Amino acid sequence: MEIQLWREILDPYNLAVNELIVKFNHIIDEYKHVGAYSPIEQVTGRVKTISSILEKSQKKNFDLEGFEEKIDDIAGIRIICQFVEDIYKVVDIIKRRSDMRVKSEKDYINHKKESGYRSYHLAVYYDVETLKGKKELQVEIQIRTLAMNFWATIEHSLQYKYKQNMPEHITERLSSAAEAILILDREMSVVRDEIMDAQNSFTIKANIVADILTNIQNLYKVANKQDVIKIQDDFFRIYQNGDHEQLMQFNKELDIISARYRAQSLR
Ligand code: 0O2
Repeated sequence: MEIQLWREILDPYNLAVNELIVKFNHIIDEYKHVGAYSPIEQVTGRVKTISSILEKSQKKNFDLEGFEEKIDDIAGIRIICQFVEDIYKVVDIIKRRSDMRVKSEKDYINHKKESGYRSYHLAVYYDVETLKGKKELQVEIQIRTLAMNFWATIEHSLQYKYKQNMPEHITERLSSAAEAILILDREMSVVRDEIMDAQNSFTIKANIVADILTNIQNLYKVANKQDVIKIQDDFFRIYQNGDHEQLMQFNKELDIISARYRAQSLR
């Protein structure tokens, strides 16, 4: 196969990965904008390298003709969550979307692999638009916790280093590390509500502060400068007190003042 052809085949997969990263990041933003906890923590993606495609065709013993049908994960998206519960929430979100159709799923969380690997895999169909028209592609979405990702990343590197000859003592270490990760995820799930509360109030506070500062900036353009400086000083004082309720009240009052100035400027 010519190098030019590789690029032609893989380009749409690059587009799919880029689009999906934008879409999943947008989900994070949507949650943040309403001050809610996002089940998605991070999103990454990659298109399989040519060398990795060659390696897989060798390993699985198939020829390269029509390799797109034979390799499920030419396009790969990885979604990282904080808690195991979030993984299933993300799976639901994906299943409800109209721009992805689930082809198959593998639950390596309830059924971990012999290696100790845990993750939730979805193979989805996703359409991209190219100069030649619509193309339906397969994308593999791996969903896992931060802890599972830590383990899988290390194990993947060791697999790469040792190929089929991983020393026994390292396999044992990895296996006990996988157990520790399982316990860590369980422990974290127990305190999930507390952590989510703390993160929610952090996001809400950040949103209020951003609103207040936008209001102050806008007022500075139209109101008496001394008055606005006084408003800003009041804001710093309330902010230092660290009282959420007071901050929200201050923001409401500022909204009213801003609305009054807007109405005046329309007269
Ligand atoms: P890479 O380098 O990540 O792309 P298949 O996809 O058919 O070869 P299988 O087992 O039927 O293999 O599919 P599965 O289980 O869904 O695995 C697909 C991907 O999951 C792998 O892709 C890995 O990324 C990941 N994975 C599966 N098992 C393990 C494991 O034991 N350890 C780690 N670290 N990752 C795993 P590739 O193509 O193998 O690798």
